[in-house]
Amino acid sequence: MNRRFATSVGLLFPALLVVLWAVDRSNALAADSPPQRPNIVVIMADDLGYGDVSCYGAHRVRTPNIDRLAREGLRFTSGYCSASTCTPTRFTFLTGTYAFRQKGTGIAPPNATALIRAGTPTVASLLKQAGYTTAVIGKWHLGLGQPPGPDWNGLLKPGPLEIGFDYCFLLPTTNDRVPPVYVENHRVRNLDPNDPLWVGMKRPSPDHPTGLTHRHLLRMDWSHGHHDSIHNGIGRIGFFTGGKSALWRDEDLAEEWVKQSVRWITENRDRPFFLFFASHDIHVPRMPNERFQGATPMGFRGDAIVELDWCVGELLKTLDRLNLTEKTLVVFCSDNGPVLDDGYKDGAVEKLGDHKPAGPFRGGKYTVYEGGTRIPFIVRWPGHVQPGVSDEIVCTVDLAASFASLAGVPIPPGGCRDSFNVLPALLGRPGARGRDHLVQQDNGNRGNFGFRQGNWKLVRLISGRGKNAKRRLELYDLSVDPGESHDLATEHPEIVRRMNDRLQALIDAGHSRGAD
Ligand code: NG6
Ligand code: CA
Repeated sequence: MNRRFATSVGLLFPALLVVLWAVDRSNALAADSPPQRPNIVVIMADDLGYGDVSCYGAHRVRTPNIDRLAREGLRFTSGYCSASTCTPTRFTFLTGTYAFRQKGTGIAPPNATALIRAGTPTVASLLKQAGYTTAVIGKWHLGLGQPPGPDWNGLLKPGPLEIGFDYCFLLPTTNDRVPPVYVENHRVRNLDPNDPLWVGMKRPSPDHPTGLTHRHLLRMDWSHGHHDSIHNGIGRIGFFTGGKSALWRDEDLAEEWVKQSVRWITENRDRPFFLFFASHDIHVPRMPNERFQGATPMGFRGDAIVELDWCVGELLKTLDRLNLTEKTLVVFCSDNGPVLDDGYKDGAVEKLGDHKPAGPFRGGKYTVYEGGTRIPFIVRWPGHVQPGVSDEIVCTVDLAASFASLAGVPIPPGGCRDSFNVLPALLGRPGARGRDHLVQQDNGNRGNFGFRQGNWKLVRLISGRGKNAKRRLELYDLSVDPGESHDLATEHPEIVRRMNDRLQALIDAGHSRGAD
C-alpha cells in the first residue's frame, strides 16, 4: 500500500465515522421530535362521480389540476363518501358519526336549522383544539340557526362557528335552493336592512313570478322540481323575496370561493390551518362562469368539471406561491356520486357521449350501489405521502379520527363514533390497512343500505311502505363484479345472513368504533 493512499484512508475513515454518526443522530432526532402537523385542506366536490375526472379515466373532459394531485399524491380506488346525497355525507364527514344515526339528516330544505348540535366534536373542533385555525368556504347545506328557522336578517346562529370553525363563507343551502346569497360568519353578506330577505316554501303572493307561471322567461328550463322563485333566469327550490343587494350570480360562485380561500390562506399562512373547501360544482343548476362555457363537448355538466378543476388549480398555485405545498396535506373528494338530469334541461344526458360519470360502477347519486358513494379520493402531502395508487378502503367519515391522530388530539368519549384512524393508509405507509367494512347510505329516509366487507357487497333495499314494506337483499363480489350486475344472494345465503347480521349490529350499536 503506498503511503499517500494509507494516509488518505487514515484521514477518510474517521471523517466517514463522523458523517455516519451525524446521519444516525439526525435520524434519532427525527424519531424523537413530535410528528409534523401539516396544514390540512379538504376539497369536497358536489355530485362528482368516480369517472368524472381524467385521472380516474375520463377522456371527454380533462382535469389537469386534479390529475396533478393524483400524480403527486395517493389516488384511492376504494375511496368513499358515506352517503349518496349531500347533507348526510357532510354531516358524517364533519362529525365522524354516520348520519343515519340522527333523524332529519337527509337533504336539508331552504329553511333548515343547524343539524349538528353546538358542542358536537367535529373535524374542525378537534383541529381547533390542536391549535389549528379553521375555516369552511363554499357549500354548507347543514342548516343554520335554531327553530323555528334561520333569522336571515339577523344572526344566523348556531352554524359552523359553533362547531369548531373560526371562519365561514357560505352558500347556505344549495345553488338550486333559495336564498341565493352568501353568508359570512353569522350574517348574510351585503344585506340591506331596508330590503329584508324572506325565505319560505309558500308562494308569497299570487303575482310572485315562478318557474311555472313565467316558464317562458327561464334561460335554463327545469325538468322536474325547481319551479318556485326565479333567480338569475333559473327556477329554484323554495321562495324568497327581498335581499336584492345580497344576491349572487351562479356564474360567479366558483371564483368567489377561490377569492375568499386565497385571502384566508394568505392571512393564516403562518399557523397550522384547516380549510374545508366545499365547491358547489358540479351540482345543478350547472351554470359555470362564461369563460368555461363550451370548454367541453359535454355541455354545462362537463364545463362545470373544468371550472371545479380550475378551483383546485388556484388553490394549489396559492400553496406553491406561499411555500406551503410541502407543509400541507390536501384531500380531494366528492359528496356523492353522479347524476345527469337532476332537475334541469342542461344537456347533460344528450351530450354525454361515451363518458362514464360513475366509472365502472353501478348507480349514482341517491343509490346505495357503488356509484352512489365510491368517489375520486386523493391524498397529497409531498414528502410524507408516497405517490401512487392504493386499493385500501377509506371513507370521508374517517378523516375526523385520522386528522385527530395526525394533530395529536384525543377524540372525546362518545364523539366521532364511526370514524376510524386510517392515517397510515391515507399516507400510503407500506402494509397499512384501511377499513375492513363500510356502511353506505342513501338520503337516509327509507332504510336502504350498502354494506361493504372486504370484497363482498351487501345491498339492502326497502320497497313499499308501512305494512307493505319489503326488504330485499342482494350480494355482489366486487373483486370480479365491480359493476354489481350479478346478484349472488341465492348462491351464498350464509354470507348474506352473516353480513346482514353485522350490518344490523352496527346500526343497533350506535357506533362502529369498538363495536366488534
Ligand atoms: C333534490 C333535488 C335535486 C338536488 C337534491 C339535493 C328536485 C326535483 N331535486 O330534491 O335537484 O337539489 O335534492 O342534492 O328538486 S344534494 O347533492 O345537495 O344532496
Ligand atoms: Ca351533492
